[in-house]
Amino acid sequence: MISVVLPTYNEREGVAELVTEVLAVTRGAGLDAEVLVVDDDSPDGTAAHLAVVFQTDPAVRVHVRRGERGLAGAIRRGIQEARGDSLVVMDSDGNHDPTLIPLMVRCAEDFDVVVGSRYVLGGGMLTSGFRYWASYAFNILIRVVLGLRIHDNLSGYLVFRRAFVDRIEPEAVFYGYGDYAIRFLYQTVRGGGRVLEIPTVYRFRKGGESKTRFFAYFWTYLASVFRLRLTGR
Ligand SMILES: Nc1nc2c(ncn2[C@@H]2O[C@H](COP(=O)(O)OP(=O)(O)OP(=O)(O)O)[C@@H](O)[C@H]2O)c(=O)[nH]1
Ligand SMILES: [Mg+2]
Repeated sequence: MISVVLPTYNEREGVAELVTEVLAVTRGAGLDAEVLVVDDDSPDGTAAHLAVVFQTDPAVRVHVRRGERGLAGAIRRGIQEARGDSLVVMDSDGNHDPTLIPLMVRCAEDFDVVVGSRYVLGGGMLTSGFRYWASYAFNILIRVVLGLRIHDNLSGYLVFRRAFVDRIEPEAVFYGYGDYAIRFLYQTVRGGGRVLEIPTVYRFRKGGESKTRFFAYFWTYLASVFRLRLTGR
């Protein structure tokens, strides 16, 4: 079974459409899949909306965290609650294209972590030229500072096996925002894990608003990279 973990915060507008797409793609590929939404008690009613739309489908589970906020913490909770032996982590707003899931899951049989990557041939980003080049430049910095040869450490579209993630110390990785992915990939490579990048093109979000405050997060991400370099975690 595979578990698709979708962290949500105020994604009511587009998330039901994405969940429907994920179910269609995985069922079409003959995969037994559950969708596990981890919502941080979104004020827009994301969780209640999903509970109504998918009330007759046991493959969709909605987990609400109360009094807690944060992308990486939500993903950590999703991994804990997931029942599958393969795990897919992706954005819940439609940026990540779910049609890649069957291929990524297949590749995760031979690799420890499979990354949906914007920066390998065939990958890209429809949404923002600025964000595309800013993330590209930040990935070069990661390469220089940490010696990681992965082209997209910031995509957050990741597939791995339960048995693999259980070897990683969660409190050393799953905190903060998208910088958790840098720590996850760094620990993977440092532990001898094998990473495969598969090209993906970011699509437009299906509705709602961006939670990424780019300039604020830039400093957090930068601090995370140097902390990893200096302390290894
Ligand atoms: N549970 C939870 N999910 C979050 C939180 N912050 C962001 N997310 C989710 O993380 C994903 C990425 O956030 P986005 O706002 O889409 O960030 P982004 O993709 O950089 O920005 P856009 O390009 O505008 O989509 C989305 O699925 C959000 O719903 C949070 O505090 N808690
Ligand atoms: Mg997004």
